[in-house]
Amino acid sequence: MSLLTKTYAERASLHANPTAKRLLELMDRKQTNLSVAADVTSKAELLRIAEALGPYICVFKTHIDIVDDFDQDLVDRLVALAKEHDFLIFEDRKFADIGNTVKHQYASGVYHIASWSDITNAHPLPGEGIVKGLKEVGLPLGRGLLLLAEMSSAGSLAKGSYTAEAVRMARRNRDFVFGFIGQRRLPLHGEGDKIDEEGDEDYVYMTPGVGLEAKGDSLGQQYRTPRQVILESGCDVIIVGRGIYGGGDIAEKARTYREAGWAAYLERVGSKN
Ligand code: S5P
Repeated sequence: MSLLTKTYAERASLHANPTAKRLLELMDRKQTNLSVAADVTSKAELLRIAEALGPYICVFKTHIDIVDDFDQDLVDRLVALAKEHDFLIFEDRKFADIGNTVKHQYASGVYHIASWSDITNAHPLPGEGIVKGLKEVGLPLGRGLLLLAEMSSAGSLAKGSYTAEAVRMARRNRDFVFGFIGQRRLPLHGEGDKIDEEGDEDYVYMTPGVGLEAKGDSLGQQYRTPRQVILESGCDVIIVGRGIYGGGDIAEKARTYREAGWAAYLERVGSKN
């Protein structure tokens, strides 16, 4: 059976990484493939969004370094909200340095990302050492990594052979890398790659650049609809930022995106849920 028509729950057992399993199981249980990108600069606002949207999301995505009044209490409260509302935390750190440096950036410094963030992500740009360095820190904690195989912004250089190499890097590190940030489900079999006869080598695709109203912004962001992302491009999680927190009733907006994302998923799997 094609991975595209498997349910999230069916795909959970295909993953060795504990964060991947938890994510797919919770998406199924909560019936949501919505992740909110809370790009706000105050602790109170970040917590307000997490509290209000917790019931509707599978993943709460942060850029913790933009919060002016960051402190350990913010992290403690986010983790408590994640438990209460059953969602995972994804610090969108986009690591991009050599293995030895990212190891410290992930474990130490002001933010101690690995201690509270279930998921983080990295650019494959520096080569496989970046994955190995992050893995040394993250794997013992049961964390999972996404590689940025493509980006949503206009003129992105992450395409062609760069994207294909990102897939190969993930395939060699499946214990830790459980998926991609990308715009579409990617072919696994570049030339010379081992063919996966079982057809059960699964990756989770989390996709930003999602909006029901705007088509983009003035800085190169490009939006597609939940249906385009989940049904037409075969991705798994829609990441929505300003489309939700950019004005109006954020809970109402989150419900709208959640419904659109889930309807597209049900259509894809043939309404087995
Ligand atoms: O290619 C990408 C990758 C990411 S992680 N394009 C993106 O926009 N993102 C992130 O998704 C970006 O950092 C931001 O946090 C979010 C999109 O926010 P929005 O307000 O445009 O929906």
